[in-house]
Amino acid sequence: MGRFDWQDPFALDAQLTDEERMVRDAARDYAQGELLPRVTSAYLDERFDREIMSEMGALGLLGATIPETYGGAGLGYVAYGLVAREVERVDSGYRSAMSVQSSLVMHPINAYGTEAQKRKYLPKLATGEWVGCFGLTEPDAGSDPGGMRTRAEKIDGGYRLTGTKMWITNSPIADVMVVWAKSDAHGGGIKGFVLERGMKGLTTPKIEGKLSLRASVTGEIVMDGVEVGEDALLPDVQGLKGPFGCLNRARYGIAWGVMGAAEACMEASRQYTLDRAQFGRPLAANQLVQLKLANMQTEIALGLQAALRAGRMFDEGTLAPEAISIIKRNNCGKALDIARVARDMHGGNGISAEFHVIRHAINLETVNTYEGTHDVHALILGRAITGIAAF
Ligand code: TGC
Ligand code: FAD
Repeated sequence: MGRFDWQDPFALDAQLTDEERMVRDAARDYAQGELLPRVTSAYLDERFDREIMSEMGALGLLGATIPETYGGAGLGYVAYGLVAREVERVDSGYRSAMSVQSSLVMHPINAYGTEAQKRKYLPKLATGEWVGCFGLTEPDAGSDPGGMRTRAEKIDGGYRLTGTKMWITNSPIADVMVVWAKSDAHGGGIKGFVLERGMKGLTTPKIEGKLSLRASVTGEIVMDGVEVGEDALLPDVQGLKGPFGCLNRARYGIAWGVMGAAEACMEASRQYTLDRAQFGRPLAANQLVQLKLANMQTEIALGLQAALRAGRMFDEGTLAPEAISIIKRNNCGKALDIARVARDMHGGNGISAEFHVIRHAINLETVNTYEGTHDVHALILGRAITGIAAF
């Protein structure tokens, strides 16, 4: 029989390639060395430090799966997931910045763009010289993006875009915006466009007063008759499968990322309850406390193993979107439960920024909602199981 390692019960480490372990270690060193020391102040001040994008770019953490020809790292999806896990071990908002740039901005340009678009945008997005954002959600279209109102009207030599996108990660600091609109010239079908800061009629007001994901900047994309050339259109996709193709990748990365946040909460709770004594013995000596740790460890071990299996299937080309719904939904829900319990196990200290667990718990409320809410993913699975769409 093998020896039990409480931090790695199913020997995940041994299932990785040397290259994947190297990427994981580089991401962990950066996240623990450079992100962790600044996260509390960023969170309290509701601030995203722009230079994080350049730092991640320098380490090859942006567009990890994009081919090297365009400045990406040319890695597989397991490596991408491992990066998400290490970054979110520090903060979900920092992972958000990484996943939006990689899966929601670089991926659509790489998958649906022209050669000229790829050469123009991808290398600068890979280094973090440019920041990108992804506009799908609108004030009146969240879970039902097919109900979007943003319109692209055909004009001489291009399009005129009108509409508002809401809750857009990084929009206030973005140089490049991938937005989705219903296009008259394409029979009212949904098409993607790449917009650039400075275009007339384009503004990106910041959404103030978030109590979750405060180390990430979120805003609107307001398009008041923004005129773009034909070269702004992403030609190679039409319909909701365009944005959903991006969401598949981001949702997959989130399934890994939230397990990093959950691991941070579990390890903090273990140490805290070993160190703190009440009633004359460590908190960790109580059955109720051990039960909580055992539950946390079980969900993390299962969640990571499922994410790894999904990553291998992604690289083989056999992963179905519904399987991504299983891991996005389950891992987010379980990570949120773990963070809430961790907060409780820290007692009064659990509400202090210094102990990190309440920040993870509040962040995970957002992660459970964006990229398809917990319930919407249940409905996607319900449709797959029964053949009946309940939405
Ligand atoms: P439905 O009829 O199901 O599908 C329409 C078309 O899309 C295709 N499709 C997919 N293609 C690829 N991957 C997927 N996962 C796909 N899901 C659907 C489908 O085959 C069909 O294609 P075609 O060729 O027949 O037209 O569409 P519906 O309108 O009924 O969809 C319902 C539902 C619930 C599945 C969907 O609307 C949904 O997933 N809603 C959730 C919305 C969401 O996730 N929004 C995320 C916004 S971005 C974000 O949150 C970023 S946060 C990032 C961060 O900071 O980290
Ligand atoms: P709604 O769709 O109004 O849902 C409200 C509630 O109703 C939820 O509980 C939902 O599960 C439930 N519900 C909805 N439909 C049904 C149904 N048929 N049956 C049962 N229950 C249902 N979007 C982007 O495009 N780009 C981004 O970069 C981005 N970043 C974000 C960053 C943050 C911090 C946040 C909070 C959101 C971000 N989003 C982004 C938007 C996010 O994807 C949406 O908030 C999410 O898809 C849910 O949409 P909604 O907020 O409109 O909620």
